[in-house]
Amino acid sequence: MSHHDERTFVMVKPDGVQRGLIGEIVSRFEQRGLKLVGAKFMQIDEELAHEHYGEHEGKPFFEGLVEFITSGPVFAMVWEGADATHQVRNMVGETDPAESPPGTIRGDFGLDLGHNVIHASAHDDEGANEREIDLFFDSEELVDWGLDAATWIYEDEDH
Ligand code: IDP
Ligand code: MG
Repeated sequence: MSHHDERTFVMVKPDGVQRGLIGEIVSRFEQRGLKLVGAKFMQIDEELAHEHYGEHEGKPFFEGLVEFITSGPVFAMVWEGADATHQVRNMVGETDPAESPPGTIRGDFGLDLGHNVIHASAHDDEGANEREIDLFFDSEELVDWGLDAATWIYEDEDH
């Protein structure tokens, strides 16, 4: 089952939490067939925000981004499944909700680039998923468990 175990980091941002979208977003990943292996409701501090968004330091929107992501609680998650990072990004949509097609999370729930509801690890940034999981979760916070439905999600998963 090794090719079904890719893990990716996903987070409902403060706007998504305030708008009551945690359940809807969790539902979408569950229904897709991904397996939740970690989750926590938390507040990001300045230091974690700088680390998480380090690649954007120096850009004109950086300070506003840090202010936004630390402005209220977030819901951080780790989801596991085949090609999880890429598949989750497809479900999230484009960075700008205005450019995101209907059916994607940002395309269904957002209108503004600065308030785009959700973060997910970039699949074109090698190792971003593992880095972000490590940044937000201790290894003992991640749960190894068998999703019984996997036998119906994956053709080659044994019954
Ligand atoms: P991503 O979230 O789709 O991976 P990134 O380019 O990594 O997009 O940017 C990280 C976050 O920074 C975005 O999700 C968005 O919240 C914010 N952001 C990116 N570009 C802009 C911008 O031009 N103005 C305001 N916020 C931006
Ligand atoms: Mg990014």
